[in-house]
Amino acid sequence: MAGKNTQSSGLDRILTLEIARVTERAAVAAARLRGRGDEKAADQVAVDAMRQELNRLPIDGTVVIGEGERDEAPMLYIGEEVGTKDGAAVDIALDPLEGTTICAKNLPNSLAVIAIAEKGSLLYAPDVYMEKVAIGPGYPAGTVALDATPTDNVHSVAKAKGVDPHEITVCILDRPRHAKLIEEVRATGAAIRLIGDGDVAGVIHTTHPDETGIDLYIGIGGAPEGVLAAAALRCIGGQMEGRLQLNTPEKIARAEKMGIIDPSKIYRMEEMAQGDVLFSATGVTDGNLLAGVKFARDAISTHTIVMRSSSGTVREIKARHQDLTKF
Ligand code: VTB
Repeated sequence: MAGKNTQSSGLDRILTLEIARVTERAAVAAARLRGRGDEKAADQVAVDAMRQELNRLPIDGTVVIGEGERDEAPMLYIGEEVGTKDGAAVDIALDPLEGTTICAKNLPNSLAVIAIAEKGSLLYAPDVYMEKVAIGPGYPAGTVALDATPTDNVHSVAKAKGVDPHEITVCILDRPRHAKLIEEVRATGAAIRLIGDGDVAGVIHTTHPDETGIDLYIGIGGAPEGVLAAAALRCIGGQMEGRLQLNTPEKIARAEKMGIIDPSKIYRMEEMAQGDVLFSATGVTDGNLLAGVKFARDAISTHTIVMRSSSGTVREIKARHQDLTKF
C-alpha cells in the first residue's frame, strides 16, 4: 500500500509533472514511426527523444534499467548519468519504447515508460527473463504467489473476487515457452488474453480489470520490464512477484556482479521497487488504458498516466501540444 510520508523523500513533487514530458516526448517520436515495420528505427528515435528530455530534468540520475550494458547500447545504457545534476540523486528505470514490435506493426499497447526512484531502491536486474505473477489492488495479501500453481492462482483470484474461474481473464505473452501454462490456465475455465509483446502494459492492465478485462498476469518476460511493472504497481497498488531466470552459470555470474546472491530468490513488488517511486507511461499506439499519440494538422495529442508511490496519486494527463517545433 502507498505510504504517506512525502517529507523524507529526495524526490521533488514537481518532478511528478516533469516526468510526464519525458515519456510524452519519447512516445511522440516513436509514434511517427508506427506501422513502418522498422522496430530499430522507432526504438532509436524514442531513445534519443527520451534522453534529450531526461537531461533537462533537475536530477542527479543514474540509469539502472536501460537500453543495455554500456558496450551494447550507446545511449541510456546501464550506468549512464542523466539530468542536470542539480537535484536529488535518483535511480532510473526506463524503456523509451516498450513493445517495439507492436509499434512497428501498429498494434495496441506500446508505451514509453520511465520510473524514477530514490537511489538504491530499484532492483538492479540483469537483462534476463523473469517469471512474473501480478494482480491489481483490492485483494487480500498473498492472493497470488509464484510458488503456487497457475491453477491455484486463478482459483485464488476468482475466490477473492467472488466469481467463478470462467469469469477471470489471464494475460499471457504469446510464446512457445508458455504452451504448458496456457493449457493449464485454459483447463481452469479462465479466459486468456494472449499478447504479442508489452508485458509492462499487461501487468498494469490488471489494476483496472473493468476497463481492460484483465484480472491476472502470469508468465515469463523480460526482467527489466518486470522492475518497471513493479514500480508502476507500487504506485497504483496491487501485488506482484518476480523470479529471475538465472539458468546458466553465465547468467548467475552476471547477476552476481549486480549484487544478486540468491539466484532463485522470489522478489515481491516491494523488493523490486522500494522507497519513493515516480512512474510515467505515455501511449504510443492505442491501448486498453492509454490512447496512442494523435497527430493533427495543428497539434499533437498525448495520453499519459503519472503516479507516485508515497502519495498514491495517479494522474492521467491528456495533453495537446501546439508548439510543434518542439517535436
Ligand atoms: C517481454 C515483452 C517485451 O520482451 O518482456 C519480452 O513484454 C520478453 O522477451 O515487450 P521475448 O520477446 O524474448 O519473449 C519484450 O518483447 C521487449 O523486448
